[in-house]
Amino acid sequence: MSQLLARFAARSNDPRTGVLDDTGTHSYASIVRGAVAVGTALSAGGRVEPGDRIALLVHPGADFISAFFGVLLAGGCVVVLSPLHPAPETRYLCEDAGVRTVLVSAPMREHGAALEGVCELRDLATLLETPAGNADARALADAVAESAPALQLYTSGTTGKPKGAVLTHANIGVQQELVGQAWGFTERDVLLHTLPLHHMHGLAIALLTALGAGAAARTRSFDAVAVWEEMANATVFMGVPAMYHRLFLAFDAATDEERARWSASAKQLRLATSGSAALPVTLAERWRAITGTIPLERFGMTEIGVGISNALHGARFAGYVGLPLPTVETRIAGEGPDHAEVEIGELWIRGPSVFAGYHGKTEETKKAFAPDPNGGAPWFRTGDTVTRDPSLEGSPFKILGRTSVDILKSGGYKLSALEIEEVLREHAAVAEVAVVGVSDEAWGERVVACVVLRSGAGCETAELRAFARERLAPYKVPKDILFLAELPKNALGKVVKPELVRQLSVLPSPTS
Ligand code: MCA
Ligand code: AMP
Repeated sequence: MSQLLARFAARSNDPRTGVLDDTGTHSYASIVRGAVAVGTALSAGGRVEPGDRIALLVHPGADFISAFFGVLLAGGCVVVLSPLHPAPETRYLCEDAGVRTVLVSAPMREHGAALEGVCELRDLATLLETPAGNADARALADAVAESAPALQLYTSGTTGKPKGAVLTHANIGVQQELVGQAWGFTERDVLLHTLPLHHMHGLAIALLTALGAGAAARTRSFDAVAVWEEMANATVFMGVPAMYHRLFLAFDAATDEERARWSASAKQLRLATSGSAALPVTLAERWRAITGTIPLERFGMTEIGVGISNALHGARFAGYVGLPLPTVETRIAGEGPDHAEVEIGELWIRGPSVFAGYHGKTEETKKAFAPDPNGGAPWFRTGDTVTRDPSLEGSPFKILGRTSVDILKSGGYKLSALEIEEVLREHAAVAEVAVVGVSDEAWGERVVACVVLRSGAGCETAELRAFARERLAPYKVPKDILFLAELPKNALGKVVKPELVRQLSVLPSPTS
């Protein structure tokens, strides 16, 4: 039986607060009731086959959680859509996943129009009101296997379009336990939740961990001043480095009275974590100056959840991500044919939280795993270059960067340079394009497109950005577009991106 669902169903009669969202306070009992109604409505007439992909286009909050668990109770697998995605991206996700049904909440109705004629759109409010008769969350949970797919999350890779990483109930249930225990979550916690829900960090690492422990989650969109103000009512905050950057900008602009109040609120937090991208030591130290301790930094991936984490208690080191969580095995693999263990190399991971594979992509899934040189279970290849520092207590891991120059991280979102290049190349004026990430204080990496125009063609930055914006989520749209006479290439005619990055890094940094 799915432990993820069993934990949720166990709260069927729990009157305590599960979620505080912009509509009010919602008890666990009411959230479970909503999920049972959604599950019952979806299953009516045997319409859900086990593992059917059902998408959510739902605003964050209690209804989202009822919809999420409702799909799972019906035996389906959740695909999360975001209003940040323009129509072509939304359609791609649904087509790739084979989604036939999309649950839409009222604030998202307009965005759902992109899917008319592609999928059946069902109004979430109506489903939440479905009479559930004698249906019981525990009985529905009993019928769902640990090995069943629960969640398909899209992540960018080196092959262009995003891939759907399939996570089973067991993968997520194990994550809930590992992270919940490592970070000491209890029913007394209140998580201040401002992360997007279409990615692993916001959905599983933050929200499902909190709910798995019976904690309450305050869900709201990210706004630096509001986060400072709301910290007073929370015990835990989880963010990406770009959020910490913005928090400090707001702090610097605040009055003395606000700073004193905000510092006190931040200090009383039991835990503040950072992940999804490297937390610059300067940001970690600013948090220490305000609260007395650095944020707890950890390493995660869509495919594995949190794998490596600094400790809740004891030494934390700025610039390091700590040690593997229990059950997570690691190997630092060399490049040679035997992939011998080395001091600096690619991080390989295995354990029960590692995902099942990329949906419909057997070749990509095969490439993502490596056989164990000692004949054991295969390893997931993270694509991150890492090392350990034996001079520090426990020899914590340090993430040195990606093995591929085509994978970028901007504000915690993983982006594929190739996906962005493919879109820009469709523009009639573009002859050649290379997308690179340039180190940036606000975003970690700033997406820059270097474009060679077709001879005689004219095109402005604004036009090309607008073209990209119609086809890509706004956070994938290059911040800068540089028009060059040619791109640096090697003898085989391949663009030498590191050389391009070197050239761009010496240019003055734009301000936005
Ligand atoms: C927004 N913009 C961005 C980004 N976010 N550009 C580049 N990178 C971004 N991340 C664009 C907007 O479209 C807009 O463009 C301009 O920047 C200003 O937007 P603004 O409204 O100020 O931004 P925001 O909506 O407040 O977003 C900032 C944010 C957001 C809150 C930091 O980026 C965010 O939620 N990041 C979290 C991503 C995340 O959850 N990653 C987890 C992946 P324009 O001016 O052109 O309109 S999972 C993962 O990594 C693993 C599992 C792990 O370890 O956690
Ligand atoms: P995603 O595919 O969006 O789940 O992003 C996963 C990637 O985020 C990892 O492979 C790392 O490159 C990066 N990442 C996550 N946490 C950290 C961290 N604490 N420090 C550096 N990189 C990180």
